[in-house]
Amino acid sequence: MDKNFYITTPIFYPSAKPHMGHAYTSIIADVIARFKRIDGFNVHFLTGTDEHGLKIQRAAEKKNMEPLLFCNEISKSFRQLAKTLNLSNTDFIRTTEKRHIKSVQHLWSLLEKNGDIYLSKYSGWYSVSDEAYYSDDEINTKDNKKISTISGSTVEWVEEESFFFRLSKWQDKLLEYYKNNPNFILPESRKNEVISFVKNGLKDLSISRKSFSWGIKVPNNDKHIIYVWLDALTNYLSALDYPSTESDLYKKFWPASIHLIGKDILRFHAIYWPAFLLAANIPLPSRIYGHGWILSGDEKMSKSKGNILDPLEIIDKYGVDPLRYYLIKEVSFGNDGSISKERLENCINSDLANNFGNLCQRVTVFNEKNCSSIVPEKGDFNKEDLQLLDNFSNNINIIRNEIDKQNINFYIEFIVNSLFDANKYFNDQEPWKKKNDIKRLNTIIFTSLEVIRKICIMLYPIIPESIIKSLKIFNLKEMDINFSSISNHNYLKVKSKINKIDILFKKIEKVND
Ligand code: ME8
Repeated sequence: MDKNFYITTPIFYPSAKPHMGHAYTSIIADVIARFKRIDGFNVHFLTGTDEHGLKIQRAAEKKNMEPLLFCNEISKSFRQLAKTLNLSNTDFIRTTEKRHIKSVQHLWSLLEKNGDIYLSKYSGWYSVSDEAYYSDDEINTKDNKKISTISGSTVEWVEEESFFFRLSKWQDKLLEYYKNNPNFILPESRKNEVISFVKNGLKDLSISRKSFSWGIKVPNNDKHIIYVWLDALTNYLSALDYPSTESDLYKKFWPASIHLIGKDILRFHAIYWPAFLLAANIPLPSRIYGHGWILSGDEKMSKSKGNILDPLEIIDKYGVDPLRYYLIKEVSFGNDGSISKERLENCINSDLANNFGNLCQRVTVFNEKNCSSIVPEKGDFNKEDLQLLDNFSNNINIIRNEIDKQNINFYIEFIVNSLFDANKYFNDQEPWKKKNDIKRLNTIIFTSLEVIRKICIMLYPIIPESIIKSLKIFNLKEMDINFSSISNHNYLKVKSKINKIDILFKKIEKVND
């Protein structure tokens, strides 16, 4: 059976340059993509930019630019961020591309043909910042301004002719779907929020706008443009050559394995998107995961609040792998979390430089001095050796299952513990005191090298660039990294060369105030 895995990030608004929140989702998606890839899956990993709608039109107007030229520029900085973060994405989609426009118009026609679209008039509240409609009971007044109680963003009154999608018709089908597919929305708490929202009753959804022009035209009615969320969500299909459902990409990768998103856009992904797909008779994705927010103080970090942290500045100062490691380890996945330079520096000093970097240095330097820089001929493994080595084979299936539930916290905890165990083993075994028992000394070094190799496999999805450097110890390459070899305790060939490597992570000097 083909093992195919399709993971997506949201497509981001290029209304301003990317910030740490965008970097966060992208890094988590990359960690999962790389994990699946070294577990033997064909992975399709999609990210991109969401370029239509009033929000973008107004942002372009502010700069006195044509929307497309404006998007061309900012979309580039998202593409560049993907490179800087070392994402292994296999595609980058822009909603202004032809392949996407064709796909959205096809989906619209299908919904229309199936009787799910009708023409009427919308009057109600709209948030340009969220590109979302809100009902009266979701509106408050603050400083004489109307704001959404859901997102805190300002709303404006809209009254215009609009096409509607019969969302109300799908309410029971959606509830049935959530019930029959209990892991469709994760984490659990978010699923419950969605279910109670749907149970409260769904109103039909306005899916076209007439009062501005920056968007995809409704087929056969060029006075209306398609609601930007119907446009944007369809990107997940457009990237697989939809509407050509016979294409290789579509056949291999649809339905998507996971749409990874922030909790801010859960309603769109967990209610509207599955309803559109049900109405169009297209299979639903397997998982919608809504992670927490990166906060700035107590607030969500966001462009509109102007409280953003630039990932490029952090990467410039500390490097990309430390940022990746930090976000995985220190932000409890699923919950909100904040960025602290102090905790980032602690991660670098204690986890990366000490527990990982130092272990590689100590073992390879010892190997050079005592085993002539080759993998030594070992004796039998004793209980301690096996306990350390078996830990990986005993846990790999558990970790696979946890990753399939996006339990990133379990995965990083396993790694942190393995690093602790490996260092403890080397200290407790005291190979420097075994110079009279070369067989035992060799076995300790062999075990330590083998454990470093296993830890490298485990860490690769999180800090890929550093792991590729570490693998030079064994003359291994990126393509040699796979989970299928993690249970093999005799992977390293006796007498093959062991190399010393440069320092992987420089410790950060802490200046006391
Ligand atoms: O909503 N913490 O785009 P967007 C964590 N174009 N993640 C954050 C974050 C934060 N403070 N801020 C943003 C859109 N994100 C639409 C999506 S998808 C079909 C269309 C991340 O630029 C998180 O993934 O506002 C969030 O859901 C997404 O960026 C919103 O990005």
